[in-house]
Amino acid sequence: MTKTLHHRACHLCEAICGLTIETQTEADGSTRILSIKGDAQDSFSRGHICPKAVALQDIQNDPDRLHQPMRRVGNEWQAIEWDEAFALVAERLSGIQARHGQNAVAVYQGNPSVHNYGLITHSNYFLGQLKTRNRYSATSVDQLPHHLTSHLMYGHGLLIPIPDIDHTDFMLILGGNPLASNGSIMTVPDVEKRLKAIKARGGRLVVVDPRRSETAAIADQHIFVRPGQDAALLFGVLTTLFDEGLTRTGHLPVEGLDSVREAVAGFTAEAMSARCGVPAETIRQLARDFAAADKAVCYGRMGVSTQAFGTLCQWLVQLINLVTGNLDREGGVLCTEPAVDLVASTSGGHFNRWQSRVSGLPEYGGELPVAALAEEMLTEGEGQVRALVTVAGNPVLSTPNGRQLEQALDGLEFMLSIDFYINETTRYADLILPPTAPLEHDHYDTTFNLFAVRNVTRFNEAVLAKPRGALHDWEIFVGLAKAFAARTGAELKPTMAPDQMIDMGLRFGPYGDRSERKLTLAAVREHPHGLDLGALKPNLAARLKTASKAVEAAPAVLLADLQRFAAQPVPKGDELLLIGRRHVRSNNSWMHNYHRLVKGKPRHQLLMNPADLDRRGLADGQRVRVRSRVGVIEVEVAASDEMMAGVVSLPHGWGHARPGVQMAIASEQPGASANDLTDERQLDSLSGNAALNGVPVEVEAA
Ligand SMILES: Nc1nc2c(c(=O)[nH]1)N[C@H]1C(S)=C(S)[C@@H](COP(=O)(O)OP(=O)(O)OC[C@H]3O[C@@H](n4cnc5c(=O)[nH]c(N)nc54)[C@H](O)[C@@H]3O)O[C@H]1N2
Ligand SMILES: Nc1nc2c(c(=O)[nH]1)N[C@H]1C(S)=C(S)[C@@H](COP(=O)(O)OP(=O)(O)OC[C@H]3O[C@@H](n4cnc5c(=O)[nH]c(N)nc54)[C@H](O)[C@@H]3O)O[C@H]1N2
Ligand code: SF4
Ligand SMILES: [Mo]
Repeated sequence: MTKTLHHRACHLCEAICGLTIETQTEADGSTRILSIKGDAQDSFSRGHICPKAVALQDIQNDPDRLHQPMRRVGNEWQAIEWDEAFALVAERLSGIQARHGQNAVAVYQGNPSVHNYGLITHSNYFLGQLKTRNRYSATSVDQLPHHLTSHLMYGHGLLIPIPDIDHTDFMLILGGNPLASNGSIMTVPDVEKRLKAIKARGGRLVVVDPRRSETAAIADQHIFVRPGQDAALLFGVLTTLFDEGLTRTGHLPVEGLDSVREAVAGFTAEAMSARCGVPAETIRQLARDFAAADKAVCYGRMGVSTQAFGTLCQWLVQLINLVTGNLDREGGVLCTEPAVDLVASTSGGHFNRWQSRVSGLPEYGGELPVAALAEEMLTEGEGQVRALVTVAGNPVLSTPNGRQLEQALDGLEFMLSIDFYINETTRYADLILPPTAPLEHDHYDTTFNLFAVRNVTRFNEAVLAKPRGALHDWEIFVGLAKAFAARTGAELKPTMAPDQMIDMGLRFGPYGDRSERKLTLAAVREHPHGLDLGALKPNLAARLKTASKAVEAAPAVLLADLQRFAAQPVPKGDELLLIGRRHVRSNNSWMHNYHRLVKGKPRHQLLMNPADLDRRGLADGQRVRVRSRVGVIEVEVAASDEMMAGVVSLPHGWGHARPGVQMAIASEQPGASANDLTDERQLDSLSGNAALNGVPVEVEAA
């Protein structure tokens, strides 16, 4: 019997907290987890941890987790061998493509695809061979407007300026609730302490949100905004900065600022107030306070990207930082210089080179908006989607109008899911291929080091051995790629293991062979608590990838979108609008099967302002029916003065009471799915991102 201490980061969310995990190996060779704690020696996370990391052991031990390929035979699932499974996929997908064309096979990649490096390095080894234009991912129900804005303004979709939270004097947060999410496109372990530190050094925190969120509750100022109308508020702030001479010149080369100034001139705080429900004087004062701060950050996240003007919002966020001199400035927003630098090593991406077949939605970076996935399956004609591969995703619970997607999945000729659960989506699959669990594989974070508030790097060793007969995600893709190439006669280039690719990435990176540090994988491995590479520094001028080598302040497609914004009717204000929320004990749709996280009072009620309840003769705790254009759900309502009047809030990722879902604990507390209400036609039509927030609903007694 031996006890071992392991140090690695948790990669369940974007905060990448350092963990100390104690295991015990028995005489029979089996190993179990004794404890999971925050790693106080991690210089980045400084011991911070949240309840999800402790649940890593529950994922490991979950009796519902799959360990072998599962093939559907009628309504039964049968375990089969890996080689048989790979051959089956190759036969079915190649056959469908031969009969109906390459685009007849669609792919959906979910959120853990960027939290597990084997999926980043190897999914395209197989998926690339499919050569389909029907590629989809969770990006278009999330951060697509961030990528598109950076692509247009800075020349690369991953060149996203990050709040310098540790050095700022003023932080304005719109549509983000880092106290629940632990930060997003801002990798910042222990965010609460860092936000409170802004206040402690005499700075200010302002939160704009239709709900007084956990983050709003610790802010100096909270501004209620009508859902989906942040662009109006941000226009009001920007025009105030221009009108009142509150701008400051920065050091960056900039093109097009005069065009911006001219184009937005009419969108004054006074003109915008009725749209966003914020008094003009509050908007103007916000602009003045922001400009008066020596160093300030404007940051907008989920709540402002997944709405009808999500890309305009992200553009305005960039512009406000730019014109106040806070772009690429310490204490403002800064770009990282990560050890594996995907900005330097990849091209800037492309937008709208092709469109979806049915609705003509634009591609971004080779992917189409997922709101179009169901209609591409349901609409007959040449190019109709007849098969689907899902990878680490649960689009039935995560994408708009989930019920319509279910109907579409039911009609597919073949569906493959790479996942370790039989859940709301994978229950439609013909074959499920389960990878190893999080602690059974190693990991290097190429995504969240890119978005971190400091330059950091670490290699995460596997804590538990790979069980006999199990495969890592990347090995599954290698197996699929080989079988598919063998079947179609395609040539397959050799590949290498993910850690070897990271070694190359490190050597070619800014701290690699050509630098003094000479960072290699072996060198990073010597720092199990992570390696700090220093604070973020101004670097954007050198990193810009625009053709002009300047910041493009006025991209044509954004200026054109102003007309769509201006043409929108002023909201009547008598509608009830649905928004989403997150909770620290939950992780999108897939961590509800662990007693440790779901115990206690339910956290999936509909929150509603007491005045809105009264008006409908409803009472706190009652069951209500919530209806939208696309569907209806039943859920318990909770009176909450956190909610702005006219707004209700429901977390997504629930709705586990569906036949065939094999997740015992989740099924006991199923909740209802917010995406049975969200509308696949409600989009930020510029980017195609789903407008999951601001969905008109009606609520009545059930
Ligand atoms: N209404 C509403 N809808 C939303 C949102 C919202 O705020 N409101 N948020 C949106 C956002 S931001 C996102 S990112 C999406 C998320 O949407 P998805 O990515 O579609 O869903 P997840 O719930 O993250 O599902 C992850 C799946 O991956 C599996 N999984 C976990 N780890 C691994 C792994 O290592 N390998 C493999 N192969 N599988 C794994 C899990 O079992 C689960 O089935 O939801 C979006 N949907
Ligand atoms: N615990 C936990 N952590 C997570 C996740 C999780 O599911 N659980 N998911 C991870 C993922 S995939 C992501 S993308 C990140 C997201 O991280 P965040 O962007 O911080 O997401 P949320 O916590 O959903 O916060 C969104 C906020 O926007 C508000 N909001 C809704 N509509 C509007 C609007 O129209 N205008 C404004 N101004 N605000 C609005 C909501 O009330 C909410 O407070 O979190 C990640 N971290
Ligand atoms: S905040 Fe929680 S889930 Fe996110 S990385 Fe840290 S411990 Fe993991
Ligand atoms: Mo996300």
